[in-house]
Amino acid sequence: MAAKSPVGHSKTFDVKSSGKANGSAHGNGTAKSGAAEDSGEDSNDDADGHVVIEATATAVAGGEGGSKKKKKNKKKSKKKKAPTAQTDPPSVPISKLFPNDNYPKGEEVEYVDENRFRTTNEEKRHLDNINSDFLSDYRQAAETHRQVRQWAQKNIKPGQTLIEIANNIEDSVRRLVGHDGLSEGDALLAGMGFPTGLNLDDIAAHYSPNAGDKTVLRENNVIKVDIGVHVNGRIVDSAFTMAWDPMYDNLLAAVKDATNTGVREAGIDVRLGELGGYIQETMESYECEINGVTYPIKPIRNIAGHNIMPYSIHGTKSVPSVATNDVTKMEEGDVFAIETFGSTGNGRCYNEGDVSHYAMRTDAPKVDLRLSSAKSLLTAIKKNFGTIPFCRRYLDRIGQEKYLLGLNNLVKSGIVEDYPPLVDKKGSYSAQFEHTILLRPTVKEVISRGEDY
Ligand SMILES: [Co+2]
Repeated sequence: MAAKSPVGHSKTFDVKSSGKANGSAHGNGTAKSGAAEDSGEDSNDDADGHVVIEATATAVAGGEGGSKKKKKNKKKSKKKKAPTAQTDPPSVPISKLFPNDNYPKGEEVEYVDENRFRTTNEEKRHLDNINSDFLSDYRQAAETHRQVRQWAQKNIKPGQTLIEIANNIEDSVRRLVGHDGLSEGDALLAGMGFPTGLNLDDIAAHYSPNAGDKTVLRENNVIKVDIGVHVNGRIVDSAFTMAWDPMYDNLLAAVKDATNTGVREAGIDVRLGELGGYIQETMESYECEINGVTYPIKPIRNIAGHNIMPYSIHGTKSVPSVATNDVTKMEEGDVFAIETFGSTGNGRCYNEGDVSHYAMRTDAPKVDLRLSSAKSLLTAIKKNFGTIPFCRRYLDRIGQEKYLLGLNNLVKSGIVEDYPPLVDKKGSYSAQFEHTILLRPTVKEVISRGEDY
């Protein structure tokens, strides 16, 4: 989920467009999936575990997976074995696939230069070791993110509605963290870290379908899929872009490269404005030809990456995607969402369209609410989401009704913040890639890194 950043004080970064025009990445359509793939056609060999799993899969799919070959496996499972593979769609909790909180690590990148000492420093190692709960919560959320998104990359297809896509992703996340979020307080334990962003074409961020949304994904769309998963308030924020027409390949390649530049150059003591310069330089080295017109790829300068706090998606630091004079440093222990947006439009977004995303402010003022519907809604928000961002569909599914007046009242009172869709020039196209990184005392961990991106 993106942070809106103030515009105006950014310096121009003097980079020549070098037209790195033949990037190859059309990465998402062909993304490799890890565990999720194993539960399909090849499960005859270790039948015991898989019989159980297949049954679960069928139940979850509810007939939708009809195109899939069904095996007639008459062997019954004699004892319950721990499942070793994910189902399709995903339904096996990550805690069952990785017992004893032994979740896979993200990509660990050693610090360099004056921070090289951290790799072996005893004190830093100690600091790292006392953080084991933080790490296992983060890794569980990240593995959930990878498995769900890799399934989504294989299954999102033109012709589907955005509602269908969002529900499939969110139901999967909730199953994998083992919390459906329906009973009071359950969504605070683990679940969605923010509303699933499904942003088409010139919409860069913060679009999630509300009830009744009829939007259908088309073959010629560029869709940014922004998914948040949290475990005990540790939010993994990571996004990718999909397109079916290869004419968008360079747009996607530019943004993937720019985000990876940000991830690579990030580290303890790095100044945020300087980091923005590296991102900008990478992004602006690309161009993309769409329907016979060549566009320079511009970073969207008023949307930024951000640090992440427990139960709060936007901290106080922001990671620009252009050079700025912000001399704030990244620090030990910080968690950052490194996200960049590249656009064929103006490289600047404005608010447009129906709001879906909301979050209670961490610094919410104490206001004497007059409206009873606002009062009761606020109670429900506190109990179910706290300061974690939510959307209207999340209110619907916990049984809230006719809440719009109350919700708008909470926004006006400054208790809840709304996040309207962020849109660039009409008819433009934008792409987004995003990773969450942990600046651990000893090492940088790109917690959301996967084989897909
Ligand atoms: Co974000």
